[in-house]
Amino acid sequence: MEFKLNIPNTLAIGFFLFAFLTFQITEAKVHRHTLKIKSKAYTRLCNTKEILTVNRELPGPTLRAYRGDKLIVNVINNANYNITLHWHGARQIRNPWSDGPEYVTQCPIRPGQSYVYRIDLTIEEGAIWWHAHSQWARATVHGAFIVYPKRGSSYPFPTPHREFPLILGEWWKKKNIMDIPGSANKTGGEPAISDAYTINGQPGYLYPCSKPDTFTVTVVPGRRYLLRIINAVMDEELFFAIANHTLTVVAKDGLYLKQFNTTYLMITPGQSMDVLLHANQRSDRYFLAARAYSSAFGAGFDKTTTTAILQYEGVPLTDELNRNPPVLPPYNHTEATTRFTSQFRSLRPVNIPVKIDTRLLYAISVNLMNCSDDKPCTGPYGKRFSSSVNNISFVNPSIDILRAYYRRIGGIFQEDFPRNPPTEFDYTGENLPFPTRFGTKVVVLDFNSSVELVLQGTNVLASDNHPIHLHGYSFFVVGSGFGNFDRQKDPLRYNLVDPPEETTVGVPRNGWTAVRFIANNPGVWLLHCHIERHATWGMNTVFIVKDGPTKSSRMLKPPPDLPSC
Ligand SMILES: *[C@@H]1O[C@H](CO)[C@@H](O)[C@H](O)[C@H]1NC(C)=O
Ligand SMILES: *[C@@H]1O[C@H](CO)[C@@H](O)[C@H](O)[C@H]1NC(C)=O
Ligand SMILES: *[C@@H]1O[C@H](CO)[C@@H](O)[C@H](O)[C@H]1NC(C)=O
Ligand SMILES: *[C@@H]1O[C@H](CO)[C@@H](O)[C@H](O)[C@H]1NC(C)=O
Ligand SMILES: *[C@@H]1O[C@H](CO)[C@@H](O)[C@H](O)[C@H]1NC(C)=O
Ligand SMILES: *[C@@H]1O[C@H](CO)[C@@H](O)[C@H](O)[C@H]1NC(C)=O
Ligand SMILES: *[C@@H]1O[C@H](CO)[C@@H](O)[C@H](O)[C@H]1NC(C)=O
Ligand SMILES: *[C@@H]1O[C@H](CO)[C@@H](O)[C@H](O)[C@H]1NC(C)=O
Ligand SMILES: [Cu+2]
Repeated sequence: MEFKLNIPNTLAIGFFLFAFLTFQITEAKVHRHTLKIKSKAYTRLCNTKEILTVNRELPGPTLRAYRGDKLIVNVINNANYNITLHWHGARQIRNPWSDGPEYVTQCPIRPGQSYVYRIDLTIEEGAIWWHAHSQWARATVHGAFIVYPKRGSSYPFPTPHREFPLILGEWWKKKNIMDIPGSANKTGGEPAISDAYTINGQPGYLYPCSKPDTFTVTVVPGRRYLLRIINAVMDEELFFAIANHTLTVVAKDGLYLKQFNTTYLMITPGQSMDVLLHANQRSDRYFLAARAYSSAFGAGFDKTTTTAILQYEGVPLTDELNRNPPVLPPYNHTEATTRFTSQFRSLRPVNIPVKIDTRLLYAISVNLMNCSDDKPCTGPYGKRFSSSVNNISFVNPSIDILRAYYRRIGGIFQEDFPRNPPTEFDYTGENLPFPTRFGTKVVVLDFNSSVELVLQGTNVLASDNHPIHLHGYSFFVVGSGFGNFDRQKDPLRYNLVDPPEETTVGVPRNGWTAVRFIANNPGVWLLHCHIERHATWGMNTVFIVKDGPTKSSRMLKPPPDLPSC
């Protein structure tokens, strides 16, 4: 909002104004929301079926707040499935009770029950998002979460004319999404591949029965727009572009980047990006489009393209859209991915941990387990899929780890998660697939320890780009490369000046990524692959960060309405 003041320059009014503005700037607002989970029938791709929705919307409602605000969200489960919600990109300082992953920080909210989540925003600014963190519910239970600059301050770029959330989603024409992981577990094979991707819930022009509902962004020639792009897809990283337009990336995961121009994005599940669009092309209608970046050799994936329309105001709404979608890199173009992600740099000076006291190396793989001889599975070689971090495939415990830790209930998890791969091997070489061990194991970190975590991709079954998300923190991505991480040489090439701060990082196919963070947020925090099939197979692990020495560095108490198992 713009306003002009024209007042006599008296001391009294000046003081009044000063006090008023100071009050405006420092006041953190509390926003209250109610989110109701319910089944609803939706028609897409010429077929009607029931899906889980939030407040009967797909995508769910957009939450909006200013930096530093608080949100109190009452989640009412009127569906027939267990539900939890996660506030993806919000740090939840000292408050893991509101973080959401089922059996990690809470028991699920059962049908007919409710739970109040509390989110205290701190350094988050830009687009983050929220989604279900129970079974496969997040396919349709998700929405944007936009954090504006603190009241009285502005964006680090000229204020855009308008903003649009663009939520990239995934659609299965006939399958009940909630049945997918169970069916896959029965056969041991791949979970069902989707039939479409969507932009704000709509597949778009290139799919049957979808033209009239295609999502449209209307722009005024010459104006600038802020796109809040969120990848809520379950199983694929995506390339995204707008025909004939250059995009300016300004933030990722709710943290500002140094601006850069690009003709396409590569956005992984879990990531959010703030992107400026200048409507500076000939007045016309253009396609926005997204399709897969799928680097795993031999893995099946949805090869379709979702589109939306960028409509310049005043251009007639014609139906025949005899234009081509924007040029997107080929599906397997790892080079295009690297070219894009290597441009991420923090905008503001950053305080990167330099003295490291805790070094961790986590190898991430997709694995194969034996099935019985008389009943082979439908995965490769008659085996069943599994996946792991340091050769441990995560198993959900019977009650949440947070409660077990807080109340000292034994037998729920073990503290011996390996800090290095139990067997060293040529991670990115030719490897025969091997099995893993199942377990609920954690690494316990001392409060304030300075952690370097190297995520090492492997070529065990098929190497792939894995988007790894850490709850409760953001981390600095100090280095990344192909091949095996070299403890001597690679750190010499780290960026310790302006590395990007992120919450979900794509670990390159057949490569590694090094991240650093200070373990100053006590709690129980999940680290996992945001490709849902990999997480379902076990590519998850947990950090427990101990309390600090002072009252303000200890975990909060559990809320009275915490669901029980
Ligand atoms: C998957 O199937 C196995 C049997 O092959 C069973 O032990 C396990 O509990 C199942 N997991 C889930 C999450 O249903
Ligand atoms: C968009 O770009 C294509 C390819 O460069 C070009 O042929 C076309 O004329 C452009 N469209 C408009 C409306 O400028
Ligand atoms: C991006 O492109 C615009 C228009 O060509 C230019 O004005 C701007 O300086 C570029 N920004 C960067 C960060 O390169
Ligand atoms: C990508 O796929 C094409 C077509 O299948 C293949 O020719 C090419 O070698 C692949 N490129 C990479 C980098 O894997
Ligand atoms: C898995 O099956 C293979 C081939 O049948 C067999 O050689 C191997 O011993 C089995 N491994 C385990 C752990 O049972
Ligand atoms: C992983 O664990 C399984 C099961 O214990 C074992 O057979 C396999 O050799 C291990 N692989 C590595 C690389 O540690
Ligand atoms: C954590 O470390 C920081 C930086 O070294 C220090 O300023 C702070 O006092 C420490 N906090 C506690 C509670 O020890
Ligand atoms: C829902 O959660 C409760 C509590 O953990 C559990 O006992 C029950 O099996 C879950 N139901 C389903 C369908 O997963
Ligand atoms: Cu993965």
